Amino acid sequence: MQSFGKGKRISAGTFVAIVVSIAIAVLLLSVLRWCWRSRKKEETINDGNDITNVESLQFNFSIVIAATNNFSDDNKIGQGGFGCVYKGILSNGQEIAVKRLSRSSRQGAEEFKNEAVLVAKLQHRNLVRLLGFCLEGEEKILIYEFVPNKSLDYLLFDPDGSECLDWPTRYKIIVGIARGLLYLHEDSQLRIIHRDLKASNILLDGNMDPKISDFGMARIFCVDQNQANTNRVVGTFGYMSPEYVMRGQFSVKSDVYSFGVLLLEIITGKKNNSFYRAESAEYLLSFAWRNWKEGKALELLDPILREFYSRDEVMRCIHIGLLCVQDNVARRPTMETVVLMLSSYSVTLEVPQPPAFLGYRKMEPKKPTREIEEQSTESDRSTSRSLAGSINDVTITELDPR
Ligand SMILES: *[C@@H]1O[C@H](CO)[C@@H](O)[C@H](O)[C@H]1NC(C)=O
Ligand SMILES: *[C@@H]1O[C@H](CO)[C@@H](O)[C@H](O)[C@H]1NC(C)=O
Ligand SMILES: *[C@@H]1O[C@H](CO)[C@@H](O)[C@H](O)[C@H]1NC(C)=O
Ligand SMILES: CC(=O)N[C@H]1CO[C@H](CO)[C@@H](O)[C@@H]1O
Repeated sequence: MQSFGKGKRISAGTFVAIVVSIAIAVLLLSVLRWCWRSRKKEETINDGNDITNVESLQFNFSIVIAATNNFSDDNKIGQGGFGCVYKGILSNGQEIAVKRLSRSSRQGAEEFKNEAVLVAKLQHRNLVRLLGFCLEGEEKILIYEFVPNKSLDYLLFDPDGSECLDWPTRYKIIVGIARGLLYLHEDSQLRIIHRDLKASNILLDGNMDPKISDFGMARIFCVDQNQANTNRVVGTFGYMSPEYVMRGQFSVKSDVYSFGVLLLEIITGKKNNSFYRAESAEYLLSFAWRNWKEGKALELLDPILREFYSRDEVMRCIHIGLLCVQDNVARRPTMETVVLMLSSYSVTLEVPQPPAFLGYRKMEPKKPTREIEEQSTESDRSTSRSLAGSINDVTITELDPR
């Protein structure tokens, strides 16, 4: 009797244990599967429902006029070299950002459409999404998703703004930019070199997730090749790699350089794009390099962060930043390697070589600083064509036909 009862109790216990472990196993499996799926989804967003036809992307001009209050100054949210940007609200309540390209673009309507359709296909959570375009007479307009928070420079270089950029947020922003750039370089069907990556081209959404803007502009905003200044460099001083500034050569590695500068800016909270003007021009990179060499890398960190940061993450980011701004183009990592280095601590990092600031000021830029800061956009057609083609580490396109 007693032993029977005991046996029954044991088997009941075993039974419960089995049921519980099966339940746990099933739960674990479904969680794993869900993770795998959402990851997969993230990698191949919208591959299934291809929205490539021109009609679905073309907005009626009257809709754009209505959304932006006829491009009223009140709706204006930015002004770049490519034209003004307006905030708009569609009749269904959706917020949009409307970029009205300046008229100096002589690109034909068909070509503009084709390029816009191609760029609209680039979809990644860390890229500002192009929703469509509008053509009306001379007007060429691009319509983007509206990203609620301001651009990164606004927060980073403003004492009040940088308060809301704690270390986890900054780290998330760094990783997000790296992923977005990797997608442009490697994962999208078009291989795009951004050419003007900088803090003001990083927009932040409501979750403070970064979204890269202004990519693909070399394709969309094509200027007549017969215009005088086809050798002007597109980009912003301070972020442009030396080989790009001096010789007009660009490759994915010039984007990597800009990423390195941006990364160091995010860590230090210091802007420095005054490479040619100020006496202290080489400030950011030499400051970073000097402190790194002296084993005081943590001094780079924005003092506003005080003690609230992960030492390992900060050190690794600084290390990666220095690898990206190395003078030797071949030694700079690809974005694929950068993303890998950020996500896995088992990847050992090389010792960085000096960055590209040395001897920088001895040479003259080929055009006055101001022109380039205004994001001059002239580039020739064949150049932007070759962007789409065989870009890899070694392909370097000569911009300067002189
Ligand atoms: C654009 O809107 C106007 C006015 O509402 C309309 O007459 C025209 O047919 C529309 N064009 C297209 C292409 O939908
Ligand atoms: C929009 O503004 C332009 C000039 O600023 C004007 O010519 C045009 O009539 C306006 N359109 C509408 C629909 O108000
Ligand atoms: C940015 O987003 C955060 C989080 O949603 C929010 O608290 C903050 O007010 C936003 N900042 C701006 C400038 O919109
Ligand atoms: C815009 C900006 O922050 N520029 C800085 C560049 O570096 C010098 C060096 O000390 C700083 O004084 C500037 O403020």
